[in-house]
Amino acid sequence: MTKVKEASGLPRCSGCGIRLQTIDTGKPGYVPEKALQNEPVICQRCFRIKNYNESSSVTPDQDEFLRLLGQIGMTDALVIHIVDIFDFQGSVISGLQRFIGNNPVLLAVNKTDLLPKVTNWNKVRNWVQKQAKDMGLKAEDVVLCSAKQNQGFDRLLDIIGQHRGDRDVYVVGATNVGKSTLINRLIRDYSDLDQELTTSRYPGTTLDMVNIPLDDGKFIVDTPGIMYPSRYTEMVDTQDLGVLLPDKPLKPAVYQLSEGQTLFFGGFARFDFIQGSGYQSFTCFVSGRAPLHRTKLERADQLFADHAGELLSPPSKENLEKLPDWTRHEFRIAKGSRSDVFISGLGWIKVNSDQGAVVAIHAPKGVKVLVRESLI
Ligand SMILES: Nc1nc2c(ncn2[C@@H]2O[C@H](COP(=O)(O)OP(=O)(O)OP(=O)(O)O)[C@@H](O)[C@H]2O)c(=O)[nH]1
Ligand SMILES: [Mg+2]
Repeated sequence: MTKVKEASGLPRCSGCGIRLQTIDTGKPGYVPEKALQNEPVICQRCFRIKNYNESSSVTPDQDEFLRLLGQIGMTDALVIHIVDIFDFQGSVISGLQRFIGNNPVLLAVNKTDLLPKVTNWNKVRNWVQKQAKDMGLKAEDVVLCSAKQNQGFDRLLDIIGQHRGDRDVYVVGATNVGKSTLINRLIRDYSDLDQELTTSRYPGTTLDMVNIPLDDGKFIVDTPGIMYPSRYTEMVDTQDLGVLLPDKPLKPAVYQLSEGQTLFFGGFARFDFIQGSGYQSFTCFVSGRAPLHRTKLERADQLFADHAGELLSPPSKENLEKLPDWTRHEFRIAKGSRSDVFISGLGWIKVNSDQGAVVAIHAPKGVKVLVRESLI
C-alpha cells in the first residue's frame, strides 16, 4: 500500500495500462480502495472483463492512441506490427512508418488458426509478402502465427532475437488483432512473470501502454489498438460482433450461382452476381454464424426492404437501424484473375471461374470493400 501511494499518485492497471483512480466509479481506471492491496492490481473494468466477460464501456480516444504511437518514433525500438489474417486489409496500419520513424518492424500475421484446416502455408506467406509490398509496408521479416493455438511462436521468438539487439519491443496493431493475447502467450510460455494482460473479444480493451520487463532490463510493451471505422467489426453492436467474428477454422461454403442471383449474408451485406459465363461458383469465407440466403437479383431490393432484421438477420431490426445505409460497390473481375471480393470484418468471397465476372457488394456506407488477389 505505501509503495503504491509513493509513486505519483496511483500506479497503472497491469491489465490495460490505464492510470488507476479510487474516486469516480464511472471513469476509466476506477479501482476500489481495498483492491489496491492486490498484487498485481487491476482496474474494476479489467476485473469485470476477466471474470464476467463484460464488454468494454470505454470509448478510447484516437488522437491519444496516435500520440502514443508517435512516441515510439522517438525511442530506439523493435516494432511488432500485428495484423489479423481474417481481416488483413482492414487491420493493417498502412502508414505505420510515419509514426515509428526508422525503427525496424516485424510483421506478425495472427489468427492463422482461423484459416481452413487444409491450407497451403507457403502460399499464404507469399501472399502476405506480396500484399505487404503492394501496400508499401516495410518489414524486416514476416511471421504467420496464432496466439490462441500457439502456432509460429518459436519462429517469432527467433526473429525477435535476431532483430532486437538491446532495444525495447513495442507491439502495435489495430484493435482486436490479438496484441495482448500474443504477449500473454510469451509471458506464460517463455517467462516466470505472473502478470496477465486483459484480453476480450470486444475491440478497445487495452487503454494505455503496458510495460512488461524483459531479462535484460528492457521491456516488451503492449499498446492500445488503433480503431478503424472502416472495419465492420468496429461498427456493429456487441451482440452482432459474436456473429461476425469466427472462433473456429473457416469452413468455405461453395455456391453455384447463375447470372442474376444474389446472396445475402444475414442482414449484414449482399453479393450480386450480375454478369459472367452463365453459371459460376463462388466460395464464401465468412463466419459460420451468418446465415446465407439466396434469391433473384431482381427481387433482392424488395426482399431487403420487407424482411431486413427478420428473415435477413442478424442484425436485428433495432441494430440495423443503428448502422449506416448500404452503398453498392460494383466490380469487374478480369478474365484469368484469381480474385477475392473482400468485406472488412465480414470475410471474403472467392470468384472461382477464370472467365471473369461482374459482381456487386452492398454493405453499410464506410465499410471497406475491395477486390484483392485470392488468399486461398
Ligand atoms: N482465433 C484466434 N483468436 C485470437 C487469436 N489471438 C487473439 N484472439 C482473440 O481476439 C480477440 C482480441 O484479442 P486481444 O488480445 O484482446 O486483442 P488486442 O489486439 O489486444 O485488442 P485491443 O486491446 O482492443 O487493441 C480475443 O477474443 C482473443 O481471444 C488467435 O491467434 N486466434
Ligand atoms: Mg489489447
